[in-house]
Amino acid sequence: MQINTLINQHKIKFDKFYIKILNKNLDNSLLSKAMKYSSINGGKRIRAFLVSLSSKIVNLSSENTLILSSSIESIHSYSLIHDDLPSMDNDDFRRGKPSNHKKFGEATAILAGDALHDFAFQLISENLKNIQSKQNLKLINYLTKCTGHEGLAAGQSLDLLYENKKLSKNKIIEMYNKKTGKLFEFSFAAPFILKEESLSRINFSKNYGSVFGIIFQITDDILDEINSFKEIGKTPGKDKKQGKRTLLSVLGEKKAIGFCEKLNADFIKKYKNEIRQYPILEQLLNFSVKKLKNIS
Ligand code: GRG
Repeated sequence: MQINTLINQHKIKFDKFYIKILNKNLDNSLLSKAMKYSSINGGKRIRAFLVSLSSKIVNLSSENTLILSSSIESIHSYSLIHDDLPSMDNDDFRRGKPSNHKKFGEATAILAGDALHDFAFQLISENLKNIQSKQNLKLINYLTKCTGHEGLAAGQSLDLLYENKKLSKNKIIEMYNKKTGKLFEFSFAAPFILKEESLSRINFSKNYGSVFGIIFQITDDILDEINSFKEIGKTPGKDKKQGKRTLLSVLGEKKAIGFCEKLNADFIKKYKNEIRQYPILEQLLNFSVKKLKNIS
């Protein structure tokens, strides 16, 4: 089956569960409405898709997979709400609709983001079944590292600091790895951690998520520049206008795509045994790189 079809089929299944668990836990308050507005609104659910692939490899139960995915998509929605705020990237639109602060006001948007972040930790600390407390704590600790001052928040801080600065390729990649790669890394590695896989298998899973995330971010940058509002659901061409430092701005399109091809090829070479066992992983990486080549 085509990767696109698999992603879409998975999204339908995930959304059903996510809506149910949000409705079960949230009420009719303004804060809950703002939280739902930005979490149940048409995201592609790629991070949840990575969780589902990884869970199949290590045999994590379907219930735990969906809880884990809901937690990650809640963190992701939180980061998008805060990313759109006037003090951050200042975008009036997200996923084709007014961004959270445009709809609910800035104060409620900040709180909705905070509460979605906390909801993520609530989900994985009280709903995972048949997982030892020690393992659960390990997972929660790893999530703090991927989201906080070593992960997403750090990457976002660099993204803002780097505006209009002259930067090396390596600095940009470090920023991408924190801003985007870390949540993908967590998405793919979390099932391996829960199932107490070996250190080398955990390292493989972290590496896969992070390589996928970096290529995903480079694609996102290129789409921002060339696509329309209808296609990306947010204001197009903003990176350039805001003086955002992207790999595209530093290397140009051809070299940025070449960078992704090499990252992909090096990963596949390094982990040829694992990749041979799970061909879908190579297909998904190639799918991302092919997408980049089609838009160039
Ligand atoms: C989460 C601790 C924490 C802090 C927030 C604002 C912020 C700090 C981080 C922002 C990070 C950010 C917005 C990175 C961009 C990642 C990215 C490519 C987003 C788009 O993801 P898609 O395409 O979106 O998966 P959909 O809408 O499909 O879900």
